[in-house]
Amino acid sequence: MQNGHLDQLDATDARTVVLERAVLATNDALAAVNRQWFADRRIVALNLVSSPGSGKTTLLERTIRDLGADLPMVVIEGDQATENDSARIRAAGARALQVNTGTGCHLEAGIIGRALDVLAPQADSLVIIENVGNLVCPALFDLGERAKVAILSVTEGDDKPAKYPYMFAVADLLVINKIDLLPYVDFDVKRCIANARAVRPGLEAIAVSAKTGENMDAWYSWIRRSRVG
Ligand SMILES: Nc1nc2c(ncn2[C@@H]2O[C@H](COP(=O)(O)OP(=O)(O)OP(=O)(O)O)[C@@H](O)[C@H]2O)c(=O)[nH]1
Ligand SMILES: [Mg+2]
Repeated sequence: MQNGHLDQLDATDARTVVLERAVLATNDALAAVNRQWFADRRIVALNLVSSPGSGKTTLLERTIRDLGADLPMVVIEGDQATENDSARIRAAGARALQVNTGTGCHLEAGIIGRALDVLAPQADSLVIIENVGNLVCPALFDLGERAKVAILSVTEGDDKPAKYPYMFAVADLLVINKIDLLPYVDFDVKRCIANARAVRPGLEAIAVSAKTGENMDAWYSWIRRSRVG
């Protein structure tokens, strides 16, 4: 079945569509509760989305080490399994809560609400949500965040914004990571940004290496601006 051909649905497909709409409506209502909760405390929440291994946790580890002393932040880690990432975040110096989604492929707003009850972030702080590594499903689920940050590493190919357009269409920032590897891969940064802007006109883009620290200041400036906006 092609997208948009709802008239070709059989009864089972139609029930699936109705159920999906109900799930998303429930999620949107809980996301609105989270958004108000953040606003009441002047907390900025960022939702980091990407395919597995783009370097989300590495980016956060360096961010915590570089900014953590001035900017209080807590991290909600979403993974299907293991406590690996929350352990890395704590070792970098921030409080973290690990959420294991099991067979689930994304975080939902209700889960974030319960994680906030546990973490109790302070007013005027930053809450960073590292979503489950997946370029598809997390695009559909609003968590109540101020911004979605899509991270794409140069080993993944500069065509990914064209092939997975829904994620980049809802992103507020594109971070291209692992630029230290550019000499070894066929990845055109300008073409990648053009592909992303074809689905999200005007999308802001920053190219960094979370490993070497190259251009991380641009990411830090964006974080500071997001707290004012
Ligand atoms: N060369 C290079 N490697 C990087 C960079 N950032 C991350 N890596 C490596 O990429 C691998 C994956 O990094 P992670 O930070 O675990 O990626 P992730 O997006 O958090 O992964 P998931 O949580 O599993 O989706 C690790 O081996 C990192 O050391 C970078 O800027 N340059
Ligand atoms: Mg990670």
